[in-house]
Amino acid sequence: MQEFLAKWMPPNAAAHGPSLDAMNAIVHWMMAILFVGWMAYFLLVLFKFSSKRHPKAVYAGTKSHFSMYVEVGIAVIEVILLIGFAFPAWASWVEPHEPGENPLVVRVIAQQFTWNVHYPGPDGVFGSTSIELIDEASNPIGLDRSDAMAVDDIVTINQLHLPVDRPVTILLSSKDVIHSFGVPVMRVKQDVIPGMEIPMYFTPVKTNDGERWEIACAQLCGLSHYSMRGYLTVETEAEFEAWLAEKAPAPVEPAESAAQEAGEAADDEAASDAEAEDHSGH
Ligand SMILES: [Cu+2]
Repeated sequence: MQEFLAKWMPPNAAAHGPSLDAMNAIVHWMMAILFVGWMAYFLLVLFKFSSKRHPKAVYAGTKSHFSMYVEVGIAVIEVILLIGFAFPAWASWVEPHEPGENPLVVRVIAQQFTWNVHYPGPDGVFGSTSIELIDEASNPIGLDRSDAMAVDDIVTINQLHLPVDRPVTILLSSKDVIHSFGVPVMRVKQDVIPGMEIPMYFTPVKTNDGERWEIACAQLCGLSHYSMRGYLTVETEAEFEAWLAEKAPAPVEPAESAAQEAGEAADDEAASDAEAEDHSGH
């Protein structure tokens, strides 16, 4: 079943992907059994209770308790599925990476209709952000560059690069409405709720090698929802570091004006916009 379904599935590039695909196969088997069972029952009832065989309806109805036992049985099975399988699966889904695994933490800030990606830079600490500093053209996440922790932070638009074989924690937030961060190749999808920061955990185990991997918004979020598309690049640690270095903001002397910084940020953005367009031109 799993091989059969794989024909229609996007390639998997996440460590947890195979178990999720296996569960998908189990669910399809269960649905197949239900479908065949119900269809057989439907045909049996059509035949057994046809008006030709029973011209007069029986108003008393059924006297046996069989259907009640079946319903209780189904309820018990559902409780077992919920407590035995669904809760443990959920617990492992929301289980944070161990600090010893050296997870890469990236913020993704959704907005109509782009994905802003925020890397903490070499210091590993996110600089502070503020609503007052948001400038859609030059500073879409309102990063406070005067904060010492923000100086080396890297912000890209619609471009998420990740190193292979390193656990990733994505911190999801939204500037406006509810979006949903969906990356089919990583077998993850998580609603992004305004006012909340929701963590998401996965580990990429394959590089994309030129394949185009999309980050899709999976929640109808407005008129241009269809165009809310980001791109995921999974590369080797060395390639990832090189990309980060290329995206890093140019070091600025403290004396230089904030206006100049803003100008540089706008240049960066224009560059990533051009990159995004380049992708969509396929
Ligand atoms: Cu959206």
